[in-house]
Amino acid sequence: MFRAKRILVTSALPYANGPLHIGHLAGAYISADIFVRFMRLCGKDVLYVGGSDEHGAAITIKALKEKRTPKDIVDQYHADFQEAFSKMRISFDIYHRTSEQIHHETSQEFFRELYKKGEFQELETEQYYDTEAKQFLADRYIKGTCPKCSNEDAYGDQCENCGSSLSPTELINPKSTISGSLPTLRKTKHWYLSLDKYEEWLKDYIENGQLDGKEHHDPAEWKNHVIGQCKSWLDGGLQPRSMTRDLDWGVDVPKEIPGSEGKKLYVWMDAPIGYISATKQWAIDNNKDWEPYWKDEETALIHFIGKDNIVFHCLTFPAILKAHGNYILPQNVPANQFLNLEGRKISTSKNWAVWVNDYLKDLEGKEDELRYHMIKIMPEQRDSEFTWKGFQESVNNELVNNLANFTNRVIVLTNKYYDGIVPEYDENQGISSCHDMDELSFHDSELISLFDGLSEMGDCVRKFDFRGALTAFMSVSSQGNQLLQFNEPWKHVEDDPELVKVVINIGLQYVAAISIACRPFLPNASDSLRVMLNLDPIKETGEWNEMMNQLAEGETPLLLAGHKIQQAKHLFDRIDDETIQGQIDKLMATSQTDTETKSPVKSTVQFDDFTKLDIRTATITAAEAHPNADKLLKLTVDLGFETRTVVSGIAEHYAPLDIIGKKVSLLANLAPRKIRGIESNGMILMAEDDEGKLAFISPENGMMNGASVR
Ligand code: B3M
Ligand code: ZN
Repeated sequence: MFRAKRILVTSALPYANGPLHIGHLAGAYISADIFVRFMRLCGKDVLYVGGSDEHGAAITIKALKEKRTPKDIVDQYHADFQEAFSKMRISFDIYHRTSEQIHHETSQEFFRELYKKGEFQELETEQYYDTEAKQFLADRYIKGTCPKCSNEDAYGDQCENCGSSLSPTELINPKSTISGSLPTLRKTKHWYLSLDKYEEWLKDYIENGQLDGKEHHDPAEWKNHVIGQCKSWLDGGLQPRSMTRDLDWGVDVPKEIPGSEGKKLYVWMDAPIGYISATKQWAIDNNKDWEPYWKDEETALIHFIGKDNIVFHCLTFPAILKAHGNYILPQNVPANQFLNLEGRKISTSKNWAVWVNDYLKDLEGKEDELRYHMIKIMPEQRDSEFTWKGFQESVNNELVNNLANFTNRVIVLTNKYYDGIVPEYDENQGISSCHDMDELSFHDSELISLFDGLSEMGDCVRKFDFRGALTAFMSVSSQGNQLLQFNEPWKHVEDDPELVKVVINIGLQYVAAISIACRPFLPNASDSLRVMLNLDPIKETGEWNEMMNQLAEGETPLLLAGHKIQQAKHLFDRIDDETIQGQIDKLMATSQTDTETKSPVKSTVQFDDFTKLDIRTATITAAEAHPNADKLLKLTVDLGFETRTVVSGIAEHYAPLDIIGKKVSLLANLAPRKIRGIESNGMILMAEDDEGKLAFISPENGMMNGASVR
C-alpha cells in the first residue's frame, strides 16, 4: 500500500469551541505526525493537512453561553490550536480553517453537484423548535435522556456516554439547551442524503476492501474496532441523513437552490470537505496542483481520527465523495480509541483534563516527553489511561535512564578519549559481542542488529502500530546501552585501546541512527542530537532510506571516522515528585465532581437478607471471548473446592490475557443462568464508578480460594 505514489494524510479538524486536551493529541494528531514524518523520512510525497472546524452547534452554543459572537470564539480557539500544535511540533503542511471563503465555496460546490445529480431527497419533517429563542433545535441544541443508556445529558445527535447516534425525536424528556424550555414540534424542510442507496456499496468497501468490483485496499490492514463499528452501523441499516440545518452560522446552502433561505450545511457535510479546501489552499500557497492528491488513484488517503468520528469518515464522507464522483476514497482510517485520565473519562465540562496549552506553560521544554508518553500509552486498539505517575516513570526510566543515558555516554566518551573525533578502528577486532555471529566482525554484527531493530520499527509504523514502533525504537537504544555495559570502555581505555575505539565507533553509529529514527516520535531530541553530532538537521527528505541503504550495504558508515562532533548536552532531565504532585493537585483542585450523578444508597436491608448471599474468594484460571457476544467474557474460576464457568460483561474493560490469575470475589449461590448460550454459575463482583470504570473486588494477597466474604 505504501508503494502509493503519494500520500495524503489528514487529522480530524477539532471544533474551535474549547482548548485542546491530551485526549485530542492522543487521538488524531501525534499518531498522524509520526506517520507523516516517517513517510517523509522515506522520501515519500506526503501532504499533511488539518485545520479548525469552525461551524456547527458546538460553536454557536458556546458563543451563546458566553455572550460573544461565533466569530470571536473561533478566532480565539483557532489561534489557540495553532499555538498548541506548533509547540507540540505537529507538522501540518497547512493548518486551515473552515471559515475561509475557499472552504465555503468548495463545500457549496459539493452540495450543488449532489443536488444536481439528484442525490438529495427534499423532506418536510417536524422538528423541535424553541418558541422562546425562536429557533429550531438540531444536534447539540437539544438535550435529553438517551433511550439506549439512560444518560440524562445526551445530545440530539449523539449520546457521548454510550456513543449511539441519535435523532432529537428519540430523546426522552427533550429540553432546549438555549432556554431549558420544553420544545414544540414545527415543520421544516431539509435535504437528506440517501445513505441507504449506498449501503451495499459501502459494505463492499468496508468489509471486502472493494470499490465497484475492483480491489481497493486490504481490509486486514484496518483496525478491528474500526471495521467492527462500521459493520454495526451497516447491520443496523443506513437511513437517509439530513445534510442541512436551520442555523445562522455555517456554510449557506447555495442561493440558487429553491428554499435555501436560512438554511446552512450540516457541519458533518462541510467539515470533511475541509480537508479538500485545505489542500486547495496549500496548492495555491505552494504553486502546486491539488487535484492529484484527491483524484489520482495512485494517492493513498489516510484519515487519523478518534473513534467518535468513525462513521463520518468511513461511511458518510465516502458516500459523499462517491456521490460527487471523481474523488479517491480513504485507503485506511486508523482511528484511535479514547484516552482516560487518572481513572476517569476526560471531561471538558467537569474540567477533568490536561489542557495542552497549560502543560506547555507548566512543563515548558518538555514537549517530547509528553509525545513519548502519549505514544507509549496510545489508545490504538482499546481505551487507555494517562496518569501523571505513569508519565513521570516513562520520562525517568526510559527517556532519561535508557535513551539519554546511552547517547550521552557515547558523546561524552568520544570527547573525553578522542577530542570529539570519531575514532578509526581495526576491522579485524573480533572481540566477542553479545550476538553470536562469529563469521562477522564485531562492528558489522552490531550494525546488523541495529539494522534489524530499525527495520522492525519501520514495519510497525507502516502498520499504524505506533506503540510497537516506539518499543522497537527503544530496543535499539537498549542494545546500545548493552554494548557499553558489556564492553565497559571506561575500564579498558588503557589496557585495550583498540577495543575502546571499535566500541565507541559502533556507539556513534547507533547515536547517528537514533538521531534519524527518533524523529517521528521526538523531533526536538532529533534536532539536539544532530547538533551534538555536528550533522545537518534532519529535513525529512529521504534520510531513513539513505540510512537503511548505508547500513544494508555496510560500506559507508553513518558517521565517518575523523568527523568531529560537539559536546554533549542534556537530552532529557528527570521529572521530580514535586512537579508531578503539583499537576495532580491542580487537576483535583480545579475539577468538579458531579455529585448528582452519584447513585443514591439503596433502601435498607436486614442482616438476614445479606446472609443469604454466599460470596467466596476465587481465582480466574482461564478467560476467553464469548463466541456469541462482544461484551462478554467466558471465565473459568477456581473456588478451591470446585471450578466453575462464569459469563461476565467485562470484555470492553479487560483483555482475557490480562485477568488470568486475578483474585476475585464471586457471588457463588446466584441461580445459574444461560447467557447467550453459555451457562453462567455465579457472578464476579465488580466496583463501578460514575464514569463506568470497573475494578475487581479482590481479596488481599495470600487469601485462599473459597473463603467466605461477609
Ligand atoms: N470537529 C469532531 C471533533 O472535533 C469534528 C471532527 C471533524 S473532522 C472532519 O471530534
Ligand atoms: Zn447513551
